[in-house]
Amino acid sequence: MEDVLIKGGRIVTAVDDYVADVLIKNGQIEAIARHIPAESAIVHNAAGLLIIPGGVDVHTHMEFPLGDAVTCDTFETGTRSAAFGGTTTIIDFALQQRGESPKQALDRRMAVAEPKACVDYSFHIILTDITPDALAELPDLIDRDGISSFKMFMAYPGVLMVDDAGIFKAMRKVGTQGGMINIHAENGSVIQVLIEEALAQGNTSPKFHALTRPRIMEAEASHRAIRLAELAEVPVYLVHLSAKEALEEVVEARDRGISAFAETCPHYLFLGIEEYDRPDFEPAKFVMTPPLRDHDCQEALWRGLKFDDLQIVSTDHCPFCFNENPYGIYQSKQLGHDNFERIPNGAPGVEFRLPLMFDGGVGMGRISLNRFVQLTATAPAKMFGLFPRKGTIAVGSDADLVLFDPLKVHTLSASTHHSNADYTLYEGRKVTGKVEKVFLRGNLVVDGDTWLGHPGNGAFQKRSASGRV
Ligand code: DUC
Ligand code: ZN
Ligand code: ZN
Repeated sequence: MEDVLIKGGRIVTAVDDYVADVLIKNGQIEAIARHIPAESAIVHNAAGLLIIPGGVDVHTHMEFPLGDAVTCDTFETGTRSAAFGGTTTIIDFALQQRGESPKQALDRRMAVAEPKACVDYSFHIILTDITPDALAELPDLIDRDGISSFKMFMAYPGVLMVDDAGIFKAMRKVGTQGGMINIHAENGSVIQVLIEEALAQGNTSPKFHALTRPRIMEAEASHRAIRLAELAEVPVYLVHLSAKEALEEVVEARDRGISAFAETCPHYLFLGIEEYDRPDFEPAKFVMTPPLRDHDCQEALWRGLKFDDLQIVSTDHCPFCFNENPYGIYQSKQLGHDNFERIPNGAPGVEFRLPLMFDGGVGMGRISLNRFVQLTATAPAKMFGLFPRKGTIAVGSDADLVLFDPLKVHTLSASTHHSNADYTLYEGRKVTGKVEKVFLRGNLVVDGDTWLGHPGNGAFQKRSASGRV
């Protein structure tokens, strides 16, 4: 592999901001200095551009089964989409089916991802069947396989939900081993009552997805998850936090010194409940869980990001097409045309996290440039045991780098994105700040609109402890 020299860019990390050259050797950062002679290296001129660490998105679902449905991005298309958006590492999910062991779930998922992944990747294991044998496997998964985070659902009774006893047992098992528990925090049993009532009254349209998942049921489950984790002495990480009241639970716990962490997602920051008033079946595009909330939540989330009550912005990229064709009904929102409960929950987003957070966060003065890098790369890498290999620009780190034009205006659209999804939540939104070039371990994989990467070039990342930040 030839050396690569990136000249004269403005290097921005979670703490730094200066102009320098970066020399890449064998996929890692070899040197950073004011002036590095080109010698035999391939040179990229980065004058006027930011050089930021490749994004780390710790919440994606590529070719993922969710109820009856399957997400419409494969590991190939989804990770290519990630790369075009400046994300060079994802943490996706391996779902333990009932009767299966967590290790089997991981092996099955690795076999799917390995030949296709275009960026680096790891998995959280979703635990659904908390048997003594499953629990016994967890320490080895952490120590030997480098999987230090396990997700459980407090929602979706009868499908994915684990009861409090199961959650507590898993928490106790991983806490002393460097593991962390990720929780989907919503009170699934109560939500099920509301769903059944709505359907019995003939309320089948997508808006009722939002109306049957109240904010305080997210807060209730968040509180419960944090208290269970406190007793089990394990760090806990709430995924896709959306409600102000849930954030208040995190703040309360963190003020008491509890290791409670949370992520939010761009759609909760930029979109509100009014999307469910769109005509016809259009609101189905916005059916994700938790649903979009009122605007007071958006303000609270931005405040949380600013003051580190929220530590990470991930996408929960969980794409389904709006139309039935070309991928069929099971990869389409049309599955729930006559019943909101059957609409596959999720939306595409992996490609737009950086431009949205730069434009709406840094550009609007809500967060600093350093905080932007911290939320999208450094904090996720640290939280999930990938730092300092990933998430920063430093000698010895992987040369996962994004050359980002802070002044370029472009329009987000499904007609130009690289996901298989046939829509985006942000169609027509003009943003300032664009990913120009992306390097994955020193290899140029995105050059403007040109794709230079290859399926299978993404590498599985063994991780160290999670939640010890
Ligand atoms: N939760 C997720 O984290 N992703 C997709 C659907 C869901 O409910
Ligand atoms: Zn979830
Ligand atoms: Zn998800």
